[in-house]
Amino acid sequence: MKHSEDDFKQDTIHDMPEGSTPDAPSNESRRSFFKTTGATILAAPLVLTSRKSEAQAIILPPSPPTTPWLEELPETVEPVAQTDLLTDSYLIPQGEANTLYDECGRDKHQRWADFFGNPQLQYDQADTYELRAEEVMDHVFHPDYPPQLVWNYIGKFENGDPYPNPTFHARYGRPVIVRLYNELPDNHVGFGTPEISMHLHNLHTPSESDGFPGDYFSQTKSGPTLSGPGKYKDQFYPNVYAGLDDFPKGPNNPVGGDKREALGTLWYHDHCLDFTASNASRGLAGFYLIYDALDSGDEHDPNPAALRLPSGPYDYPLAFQDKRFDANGIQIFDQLSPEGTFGDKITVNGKIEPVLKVARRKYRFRLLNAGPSRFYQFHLVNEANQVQSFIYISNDGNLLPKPLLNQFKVHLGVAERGDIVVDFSKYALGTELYLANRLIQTDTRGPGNVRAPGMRVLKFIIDREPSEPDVSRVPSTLRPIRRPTLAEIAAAPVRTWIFSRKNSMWSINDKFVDVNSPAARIAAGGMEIWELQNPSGGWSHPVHIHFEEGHILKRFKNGVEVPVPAHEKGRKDVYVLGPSESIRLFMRFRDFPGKYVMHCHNMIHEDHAMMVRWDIVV
Ligand SMILES: [Cu+2]
Repeated sequence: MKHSEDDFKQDTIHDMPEGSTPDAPSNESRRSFFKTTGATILAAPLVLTSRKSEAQAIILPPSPPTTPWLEELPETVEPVAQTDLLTDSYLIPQGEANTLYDECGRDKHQRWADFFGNPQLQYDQADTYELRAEEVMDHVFHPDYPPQLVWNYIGKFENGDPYPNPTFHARYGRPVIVRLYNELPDNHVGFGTPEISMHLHNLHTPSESDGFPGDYFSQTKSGPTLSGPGKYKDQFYPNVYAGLDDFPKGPNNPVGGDKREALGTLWYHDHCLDFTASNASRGLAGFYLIYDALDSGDEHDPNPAALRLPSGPYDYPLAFQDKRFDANGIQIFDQLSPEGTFGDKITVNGKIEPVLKVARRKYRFRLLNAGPSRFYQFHLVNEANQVQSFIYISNDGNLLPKPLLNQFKVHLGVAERGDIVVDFSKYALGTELYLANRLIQTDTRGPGNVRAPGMRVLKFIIDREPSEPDVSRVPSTLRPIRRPTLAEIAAAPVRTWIFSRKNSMWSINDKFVDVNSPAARIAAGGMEIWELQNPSGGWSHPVHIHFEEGHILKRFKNGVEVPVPAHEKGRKDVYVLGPSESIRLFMRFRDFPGKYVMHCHNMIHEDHAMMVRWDIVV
C-alpha cells in the first residue's frame, strides 16, 4: 500500500510546499497548513496556463486492465438491521451530548423534547442503528486485483453478520438515531484521515447531525466546531418533511412538514474538513432510502394513493465511484494535489465491472454518482450498443411531478442521483444489457464530449421469470411540487456566489473555506434567490447546498439564457455548473437553525477549499 502511494507522490512533489516532508506529510500538517497559509504556497509552483498543460501536471499510468463480468452483485440489497441502543442505561440516546460516557462534544439535538418528551429516548420512540467506521483489510474491487484495505461504515444484517456500508430503509414520521463509532486507526498511513464527520445528503437534518465538515471527531481529536473528542457521535434524523414550522404536525398531518418536500434516494458519506475526497474514496459511503405513504416501498400497497413503484428486491441502489489503481492493483489517491487523482476505473457498489442478474419485470434503479470527481452520462445498451429506453422518475432524491417517459440517458454530476424504471419484460430470457458511460473525461476538472459506445460499467443478465406477477407501475403523476410563486420570487433577495480558481486552489466569492465563520446569515423562514456563477471556461462544478432543496429558475451559458433540462425541473440539491454557466435558484430556509455549508461536490475541489459556511439564525 505504502510504496505505491510514495511512488505516486513522486509525480506531484513539485506541488509540495517548501519545508514539508514529501514522503510523509501528516494529515495534521496539511490541515494546519491550510489554516495558516490559506494554502496559497501549496500550489504556487504549479503555474497553469491552459487546460492541456494543467492536465499534464500529473501523469499517471492507467490502472491495470481487468477481465470484465467476473463478479456478481447480490440479487437483493437488504436494509440494515437495527441495534437496540436502550440496553445500557448509561448509553441511552439523549438530547445533550453524553460526554461523560465517551460521546464527542456535539451541540445538543434541536427539538429533542418536541419529538420525545424526555431528556432520554424511551422505548420504541425511534429506529436506532449502530455504525462503526472501521478498516477492512480484504476488500476485493475486482478478482484481478489483490484484496486490499478500505474503510467502511459497518452495520449489521438481520442475522447479525457485519454489513459494510449498509443501505438504510427509513420512513417519514419515524425518527432515526444512528450511533456512529469511529474505530479507524489513528496511526493510519496513506490517503484518508481517521477523523470523521458523517453527512446524510440531503435529508432535512438539524445542523448538529448534518455532518458539518468542522464537526469531525475521533477518540483523540475533534474539529473546531465540536467541544471535544469522543468514541462515538449520535446523529438524529427526525424524518419530517421540510416546512415543519409552516405545516405543523397534527391529526391531518401526521408526519409534520410539507409532504410535497419528501425525498427518497439519499446517501451518507464522510464529510471531514479537507479530507472528504480521500475518506469517501477510502470507502466511507452508503445509501439511505426513505419512504412515505406515497412512495411507500410496497408495490402491493392497497392504499389507492400509493404509487406502487417497483419495490423489495426490485428497488435497487447503484453507487458509482471513480478510482485509480497502481501497477499492483492497489488503489491510490493524492490528497495533497489540488488536481487530486482521476479515476479511470468505475466501481459499482464497490465492484469493478460486476454483473447483476435480473428477473423479467420492472426494476427501480437508484443511480448515484458517489464521486470523488467524475461525471457520468449513462446509457442502457444492448450487445450491439443500441440504446434502450427507460422511465426517469426522480432526480436528486426528489420524485418528479410527472415521469419522463422514453428516456435514453442519465447525466450525473458528483452526488446527483437519478432514479429510473427499466422494464426487462420487453426482453427475452437470456438477454444481456449494459450500463455504459459515454461521457469522456480525462482529468478531474470536468467532463468533455459524449462519445459512443462508451465504457461498459455494469452488465445485466435477464436470467429468470419473476416468481410472481409484476404488479408494480409508474403512474402518470408522481409527487406534487410546490413551486415558488411569482410574488415569492419577486420578494426574494438575490445572493450571488462565484465559483472560481484562485492560486491553483478553488474559491467561492474569492475566499477559501472557513468553517468558523458564516459567509451568510439567513433568518429562519427566509426565502432567497441564489445565483451560482462559474466564470471559468475550463472547469465544471457540481455545487451542493446542504439541508434545503432549491428550484432552478433560470440557467445561463455565456450570459445567454438556455433551457433548464427536464430532469432539473423538480427540486434539486446538486446544481451542475458547467464552464461559463450560471444558475438562478430559489431557496427556503426553515425549521432548524444552525450552521450548514455549500460546496463544490467535486470532492477534490471541495477539499481544496471550494466550500462556504452559511447559517440559519433566529
Ligand atoms: Cu468544482
